Amino acid sequence: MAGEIVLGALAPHPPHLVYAENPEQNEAYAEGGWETLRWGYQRLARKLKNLDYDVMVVFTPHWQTYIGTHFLGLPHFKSKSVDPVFPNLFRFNYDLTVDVELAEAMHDEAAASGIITKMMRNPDFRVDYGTIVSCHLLNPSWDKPIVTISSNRNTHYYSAEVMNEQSAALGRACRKAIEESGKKVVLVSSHSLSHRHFTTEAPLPEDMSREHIYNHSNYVWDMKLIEMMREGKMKQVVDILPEYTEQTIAETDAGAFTWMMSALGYPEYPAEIYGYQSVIGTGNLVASWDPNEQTRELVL
Ligand code: 2X7
Ligand code: FE2
Repeated sequence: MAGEIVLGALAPHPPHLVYAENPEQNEAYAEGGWETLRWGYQRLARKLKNLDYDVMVVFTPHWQTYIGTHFLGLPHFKSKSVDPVFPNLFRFNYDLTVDVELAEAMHDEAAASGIITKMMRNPDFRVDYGTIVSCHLLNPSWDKPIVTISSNRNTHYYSAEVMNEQSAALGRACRKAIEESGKKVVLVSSHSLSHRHFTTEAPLPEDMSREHIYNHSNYVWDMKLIEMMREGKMKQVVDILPEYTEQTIAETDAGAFTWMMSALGYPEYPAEIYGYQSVIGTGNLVASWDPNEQTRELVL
């Protein structure tokens, strides 16, 4: 049977969200915080529990590669992930499994289309916190294998326009590999929207009286994008991403969102919106794209 993408999820990865949940894997302790995003995530995680899928494929900005796109390529990774900027919040003991067969299939298909690629086979490789935060919040039981795809830094080496082209090509290759694999796959685009953040932290990081968007311009841009997502205008969103990325220093610079939209064939149906909130000034949206009209919901 042909494989398919059964859902695409926009899953922001501020470590604050895992910190606020107090899972047993994380060493830090919080008194809560960022409930709008965490409750949205919990709702999406319930949808995923009822969805029939084999593997989650996550594209992350925090595994940055400068020569080509890399794929996790060993069946098992176990270590401690520490956020380099927020070690006070995130020291997470992870133990995860990888669908190496699908990773290799996507690697080979991307290579065949002319993209520079590499499999990560180092057993001591530390999986980045972007992967861990998004996957933990979408599937806290970690009972499905994942594949992580790195962010080849085209935006910074060339431009946001080049990144859009390259990650769209990667999305097409991954979709083809998924269809040929026979597997049911959830795609995860792991990042914030607008991404200016404060350079100082409140004495208590989860003090919500201190949390707000960095500036009004970023807020207006984020709201415009969300409006277009509700209207199912995903090709138009991808077309304005270079401008949006530059104006709001958005984390869409990593290419994940364009990759996911390209793989989904630029949906013309409404996104499911689960919640928007700032984290240390950045704009974050939890959303999904459900190709199945029978299960697609108007959430918010
Ligand atoms: O990586 C992040 C992020 N994207 C947003 C906010 C805060 C921390 O880390
Ligand atoms: Fe990030």
